[in-house]
Amino acid sequence: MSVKQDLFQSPDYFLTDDLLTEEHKLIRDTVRAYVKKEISPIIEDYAQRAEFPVQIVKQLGELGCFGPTVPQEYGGGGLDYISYGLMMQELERGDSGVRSTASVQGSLVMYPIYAYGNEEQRMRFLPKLASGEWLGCFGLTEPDHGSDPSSMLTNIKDAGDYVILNGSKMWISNAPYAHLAVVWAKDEAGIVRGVVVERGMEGFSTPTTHGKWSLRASATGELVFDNVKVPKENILPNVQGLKGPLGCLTKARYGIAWGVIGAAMDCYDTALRYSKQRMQFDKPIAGFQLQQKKLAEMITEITKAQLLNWRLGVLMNEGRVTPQQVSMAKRNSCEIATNICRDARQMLGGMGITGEYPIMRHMMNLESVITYEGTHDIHLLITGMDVTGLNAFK
Ligand code: TGC
Ligand code: FAD
Repeated sequence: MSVKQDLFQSPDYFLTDDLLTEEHKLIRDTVRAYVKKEISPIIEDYAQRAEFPVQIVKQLGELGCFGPTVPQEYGGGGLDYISYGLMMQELERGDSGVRSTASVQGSLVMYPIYAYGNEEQRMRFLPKLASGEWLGCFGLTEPDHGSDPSSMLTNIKDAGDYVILNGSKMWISNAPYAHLAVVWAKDEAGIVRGVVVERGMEGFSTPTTHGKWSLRASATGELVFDNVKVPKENILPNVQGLKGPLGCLTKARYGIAWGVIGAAMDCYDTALRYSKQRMQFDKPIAGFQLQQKKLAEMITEITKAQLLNWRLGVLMNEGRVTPQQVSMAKRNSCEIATNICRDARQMLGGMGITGEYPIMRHMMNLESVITYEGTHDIHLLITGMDVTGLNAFK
């Protein structure tokens, strides 16, 4: 058994398939088949080389994984949020970096252009982003301002027909390959504004971040703005303040809540199959109580998270979800997925640390996922504030 022969069988202990429509299942199965065919055979090698498989951008566009909830008139899929969640689950089952590419493009680049942009901006950018002709990135985090984006220093100054953009962003997924960046910067009144910065604008560069032990198959970089002249028609007119970027993060965090359960399912499935085949002391290790405890706890947590995600999707579809509910789900999913990967790795013994199996790669990836889109601590504090009414951030 090796990751290059993808034998994945999806665990569904509480028959959650019954909660899905035929369309949901078709979408899920289509993305699953894509991952088996195009991602699993290659992803380990790309991760080992720390290289972004750039061909997936076109493939994900063709598959409809970019902006699935954006209306079809702009090139999106016009689908519901459960479809979106299932796509993210299946992509992250392949690799968190692949899901990251899709999350950023759909939730952090297309969503703000759709929700905060004008009609001209929507028509100019969205169809090319949806098809994968263009790749986008999202610049919020700065070298000195991560969890607290309200203190950002990146700024725009009015200069007639355009604004002058200065500052820098750090840890930006997709940046080295991006055709455009949705960047959050303060105007002269200190109000956060969204601007679309296009590759080729003078003074704009995207140096690659090297040396990551996590998300190695995802391209990460900086965004550097040195007196970049950005035409005023590239400013997103319909939002002001931090609620602009945070509104995008609610969509992306929702996708992560589903996505990391895909990684957890892959680790559980791998550990289950391996432990039934691996003989020690003349019996399969799956027959030992200590290994069964791990498997039983993994499937219990996966099942609880599948149900939580489905319910979250229903609330998203009905427009009743709160950002705090999304935070709880993102945090819970990341925590259990991280624990499951760790236990699964131990169940494979020495083989667990090799690239023959996907577990170590998932485990390392999840160290980024538990940190980005709001750290584990930040999501806990969001829940804490929601239930107590008291702010423990500051
Ligand atoms: P605060 O005063 O609480 O909020 C400012 C305004 O924003 C509103 N708001 C939200 N709106 C929509 N969705 C949310 N999730 C929202 N959270 C807050 C809020 O109502 C307020 O609106 P208004 O109208 O009153 O102005 O802001 P704060 O400065 O106290 O910060 C709160 C805090 C710490 C929770 C927030 O800043 C935070 O979430 N920090 C974490 C930063 C973060 O998540 N960064 C992610 C960077 S992007 C990324 O990691 C992409 S990785 C992608 C990938 O590869 O997949
Ligand atoms: P810090 O904010 O410095 O936090 C350090 C530690 O302090 C954490 O443990 C944190 O929980 C804790 N802490 C902070 N504040 C508090 C508090 N009030 N109370 C208690 N503890 C606290 N950003 C983007 O804008 N776009 C992207 O595409 C993007 N992609 C990323 C890709 C990768 C691979 C990574 C690793 C990050 C990416 N990020 C991106 C950045 C990411 O969102 C930030 O790393 C994250 O928000 C945390 O910020 P920080 O790293 O500056 O940590």
